[in-house]
Amino acid sequence: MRILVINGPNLNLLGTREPEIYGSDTLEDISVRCRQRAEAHGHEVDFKQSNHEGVIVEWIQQAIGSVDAIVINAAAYTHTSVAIHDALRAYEGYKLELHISNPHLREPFRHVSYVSPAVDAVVAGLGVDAYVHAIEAICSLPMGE
Ligand code: CA2
Repeated sequence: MRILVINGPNLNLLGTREPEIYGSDTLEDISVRCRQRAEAHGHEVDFKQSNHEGVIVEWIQQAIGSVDAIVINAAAYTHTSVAIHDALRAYEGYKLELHISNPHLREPFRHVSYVSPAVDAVVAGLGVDAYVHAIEAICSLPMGE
């Protein structure tokens, strides 16, 4: 099984700023943990980050027919992007929305997600461990066994 993990804008700064919200692990640390966990189940993780909405849309389109599951932390685009919503709707595989923090405990503008109505599952508020939990959950789905 191929799992694509997509990270949106500013997540490349993880581990360098705002550790009280996002923890001290870098995105590279998280990607290593995700890859190791997937490989333990015989699966493969492609872990990506972009600050550009159109790039993320293209990654989702390229995943159609070639990737079994997408984990997406669209970061700020979660709250603004109809384009990412539409691309996710077009992708027929399993989709999981992930947030490190719980956006519902934060500013009101973070309470709306354009991603949530287009995915199968949402994980929020578990910190960066959520990435590994998401990989584990996907590997435990019937299609991952
Ligand atoms: O909690 C999450 O994972 C978020 O998707 C993170 C986004 C935020 O806009 C969402 O509302 C919730 C922000 C990601 C920015 O990441 C940074 C990491 C370190 C330092 C600064 C920003």
